[in-house]
Amino acid sequence: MRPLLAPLTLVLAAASLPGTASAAGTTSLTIGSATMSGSTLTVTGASTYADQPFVLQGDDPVGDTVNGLPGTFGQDLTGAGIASNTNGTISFRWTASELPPVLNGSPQLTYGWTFCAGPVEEDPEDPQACWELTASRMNWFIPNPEPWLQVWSCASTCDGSGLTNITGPLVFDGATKTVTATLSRDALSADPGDVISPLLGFSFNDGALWTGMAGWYLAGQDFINYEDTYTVPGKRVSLAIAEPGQDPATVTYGTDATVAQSGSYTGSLDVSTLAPGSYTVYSRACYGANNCAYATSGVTI
Ligand SMILES: [Ca+2]
Ligand SMILES: [Ca+2]
Repeated sequence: MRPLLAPLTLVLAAASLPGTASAAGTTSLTIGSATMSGSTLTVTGASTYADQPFVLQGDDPVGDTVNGLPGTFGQDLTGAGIASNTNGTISFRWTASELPPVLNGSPQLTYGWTFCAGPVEEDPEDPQACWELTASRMNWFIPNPEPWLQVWSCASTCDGSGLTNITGPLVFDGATKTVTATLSRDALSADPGDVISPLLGFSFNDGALWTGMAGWYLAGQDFINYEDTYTVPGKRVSLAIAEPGQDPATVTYGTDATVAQSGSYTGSLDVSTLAPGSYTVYSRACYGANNCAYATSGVTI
């Protein structure tokens, strides 16, 4: 992490960016057809996907700031979460016991987050990409209550990094006491199926109070204890055939369908081992594990 000041140009660029992505409907699913041919059952249908709800990456106690001060300036983190959006963006959210007041520059409280994104299995062809986010709505040098977000490219330990031109909307929500940065998933090289491994979440404070002097920096006002990695979801439909009347949420889905950009899907189930009789086709659409819909259809083998 670094005691970084947002350059004026970046501040202005961030201020002119569009707002956050709006939620995209609900995740839903239909089965259009289930057709036998030989020992193959071909299932088609349609699916739509909602933006994923935030997935908690870690929580943090209230009142544990490094210097023991109350979280008046927004430095007392309480948690962090990630959510993927169907428009191809990914949102990173800090929560704090209080948000920083907007005092036109002082103290500058900045939120940071370092993480790496890459395949589950290390792949020399597709190496991990590591990043550091810094987010604030204050600035030392000019009165500026507008939020600004910087994305730094870094090595696997994030102990040296360079500023990129990647940025996106940053929203401070006083009602929920959240700070949410939304970025292009592609820009972060976070592909569906990749895992985001958090390194550190932190708040830091550049100059506890404005004195007109550059230079005093209190490192790490608070840190988040991460508990989980995050898997970047894709639009996914999975199929199963089983006895009728089962809970669709607990059926074992062993076959993935092919999902088109439009949400229409088609998939094939091998039914060669099933005795003739009445069965149910179970279909599940998910955009993230906590964001699924189910459909069923009776079928006779
Ligand atoms: Ca805390
Ligand atoms: Ca902490």
